[in-house]
Amino acid sequence: MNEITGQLSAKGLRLAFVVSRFNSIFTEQLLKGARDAALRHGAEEADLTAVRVPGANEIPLAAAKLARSGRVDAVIALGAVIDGATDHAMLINTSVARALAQIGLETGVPVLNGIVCAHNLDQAIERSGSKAGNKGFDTVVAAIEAVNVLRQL
Ligand code: INI
Repeated sequence: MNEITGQLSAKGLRLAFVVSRFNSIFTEQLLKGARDAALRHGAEEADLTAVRVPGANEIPLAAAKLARSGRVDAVIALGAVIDGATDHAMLINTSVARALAQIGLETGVPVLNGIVCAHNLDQAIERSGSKAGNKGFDTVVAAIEAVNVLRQL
């Protein structure tokens, strides 16, 4: 059996982070984790780009422009959507996740979803650099693997 797997080397990879300002107390921690993961896996600081957008809803359009630009190897969405009294958060999560997946399929550029979807502040804290790790870091590791496996297909 031929097995194809992606290495976890980010050497030479150009990564773009699209970061929402909404709930920035969490998203800035996700960005820190994302940058840390990229650098620790061999990326160069000059090859990393952070683009800030107002909220999670605005991430897909910026992600699409970046993916189509030909200037990045992967796009990583970083946001924090926290449930409120209405279904607003759920609607954002569903539509944004769908849009990000669609952009990846249309452009062939991996678009990774590093948006924390939390029921409450505690869950958001846990996923932004405490008990449950840092979703920004984890998503960048997944992006590196995805780029490297896709290059072999
Ligand atoms: N945006 C977020 O990034 N997280 C949230 O939790 C959130 N909630 O709950 O409302 C949120 N709303 C703003 C939204 O992303 C857009 O910026 C806004 O609707 C304008 O399009």
